[in-house]
Amino acid sequence: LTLISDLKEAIQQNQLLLYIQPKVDVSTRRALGGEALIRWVHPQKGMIFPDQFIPFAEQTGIISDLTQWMLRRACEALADFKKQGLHISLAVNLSTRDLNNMELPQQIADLLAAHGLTTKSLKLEITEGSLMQDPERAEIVVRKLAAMGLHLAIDDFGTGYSSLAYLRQLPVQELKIDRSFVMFMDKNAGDASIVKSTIDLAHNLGLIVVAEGIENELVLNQLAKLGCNEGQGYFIGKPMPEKDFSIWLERWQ
Ligand code: G
Ligand code: G
Ligand code: MN
Ligand code: NA
Repeated sequence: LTLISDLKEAIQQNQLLLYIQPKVDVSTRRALGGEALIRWVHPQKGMIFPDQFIPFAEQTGIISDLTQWMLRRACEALADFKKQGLHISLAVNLSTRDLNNMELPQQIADLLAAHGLTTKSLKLEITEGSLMQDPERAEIVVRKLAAMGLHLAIDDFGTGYSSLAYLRQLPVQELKIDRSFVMFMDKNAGDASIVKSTIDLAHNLGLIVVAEGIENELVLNQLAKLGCNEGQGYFIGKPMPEKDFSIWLERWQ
């Protein structure tokens, strides 16, 4: 397989794109920002989605370069938005290796400073799985990031195996409910009660709750009734290039 050299080339030759999926306040529907998602436009194969190369990048260690690329692009976009007077945040996904990289907090501090940004504008999403690989090491990195004032979210919540006891002691501010529980909650009572319980649990722990996979207005209204704080999904907006996201921001509401 040539994917490794292809990926290295992808970084050098600007084949990677920043896509942004909008995130809104569930009760007011106000736009809050978005999640940064990577896309790879391969010269022969066309658009490649992260599911097809992130796991591989993780195995080979190239993920560190991809994360650096993404953090830089997200900071550039945030600096652009700030120039336009838009005070919104972007969330970047971290993977297992990133959470074992003791240099990451300093690298992020340098990037924020270089782009004139405060830690308030950048959020970081971590999965239960990425924490559990080497929990002690990950916890050190997570604590450093939190001490810098960065907002941390547990992504895909409900699909992993981490214990609540472990999550409870981590300095995270947000739980993102996995879209598999949200997508059909208007039709499936079991899903709806999982979502309700997760929202209550998160609030009891003092956490903000974000629902992913909102595909219709019924689900958005249901989530508002349950007190869910924030949401994202195809009903609100699909992942889109930065320019389209600016247009989305103008048109939303
Ligand atoms: O963009 P899409 O909806 O296809 O994303 C699929 C998965 O890939 C999601 O789980 C998302 O968290 C992950 N992903 C997307 N962009 C990045 C990235 O820049 N870094 C990491 N580590 N994961 C990403
Ligand atoms: O980080 P995470 O795994 O949550 O990445 C979000 C992924 O979910 C992206 O691949 C994105 O394309 C996908 N996604 C976002 N919103 C929706 C939605 O409303 N429905 C479905 N089916 N997928 C979604
Ligand atoms: Mn995510
Ligand atoms: Na998710």
